[in-house]
Amino acid sequence: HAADAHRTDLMTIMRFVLNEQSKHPGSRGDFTILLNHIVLGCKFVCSAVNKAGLAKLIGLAGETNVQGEEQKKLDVLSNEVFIKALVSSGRTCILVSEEDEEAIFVEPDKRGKYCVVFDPLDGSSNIDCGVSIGTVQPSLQIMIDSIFGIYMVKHGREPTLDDVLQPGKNMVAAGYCMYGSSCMLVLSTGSGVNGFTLDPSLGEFILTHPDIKIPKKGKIYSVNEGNAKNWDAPTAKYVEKCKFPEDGSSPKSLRYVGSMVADVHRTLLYGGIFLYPADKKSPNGKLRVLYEVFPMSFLMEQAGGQSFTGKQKALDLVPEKIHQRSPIFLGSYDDVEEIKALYAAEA
Ligand code: P6P
Repeated sequence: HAADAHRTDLMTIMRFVLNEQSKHPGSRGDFTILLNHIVLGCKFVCSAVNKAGLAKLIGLAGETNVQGEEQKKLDVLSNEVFIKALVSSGRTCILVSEEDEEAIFVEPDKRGKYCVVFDPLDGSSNIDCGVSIGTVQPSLQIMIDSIFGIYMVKHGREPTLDDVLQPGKNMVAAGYCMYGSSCMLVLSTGSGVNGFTLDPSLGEFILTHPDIKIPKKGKIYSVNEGNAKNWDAPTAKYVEKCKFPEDGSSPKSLRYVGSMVADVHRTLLYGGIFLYPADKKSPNGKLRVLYEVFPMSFLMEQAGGQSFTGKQKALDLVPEKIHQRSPIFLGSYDDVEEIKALYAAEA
């Protein structure tokens, strides 16, 4: 019966979130409604990626397809889908998207108490290369994903940019969704990290990776070695130690997909460290604080890992601009400790 129970006791993401909500008596369910709309956005993008195949959707924005419909690039489409889903939830007041230069202030009659920062399709710059007509190459499938973080508004009055320029430690939830042959959503609402896989026959995200914990130490480092000549001394020294350990232990393996979610997801499950350091070309690194660094750092801490900017805990950073960048070193607790020691020695 236990096996049957497992098969029939489907823990969907909405059941899971409702269980979480029941731990907060008096909660009005606004957060649950918001998450439900984010999940809807993820399902739509997953379907667009799988049904239409990237090649057809990847055409330049402005082209028309055989039906003469205006061709939308997948990232433009994903952005529109998420914005519509978030606004229609009636639970958001400010949206910051990687695709939009300015923050979006929701009109007053549709406003709620949450601010959502998101990259509707991270890694989309990797798609243009090598898309085979009509199908999505497996390697590509793990390279496109959505990332989101959720804040509560700070002030009851008219929302301002200050409501999104909060340190990452104020986030109430964060997650990402990876698109491909299987669609997986990894989420934390502040009490651990859980992974849900979309069952297309049900149209539901089912709990497949409960209570994800990152190994305390890992055997993999993940960085773009092509930037090595521009690294600062602590990063260069750390990567050198990964390749030529001084204590005679075996070298770490290098794994780098070039899509943050794919590299962070592997780090979360297998352990190790992901780094996108500052370098002479980009003194603040490349990754964006609000909708890449903070959500991934939130998840890492919730899974027992940690995240460091080279100067401070990533979640303590107070952003001044909505598209601000930051260096990032995140992953297994012990691995990040090692690079923190090297930066401390340099300071
Ligand atoms: P590089 C993808 O374009 C992205 O924004 C992240 O997903 C990824 O971690 C990073 O850039 C890769 O950058 O410079 O190594 O190609």
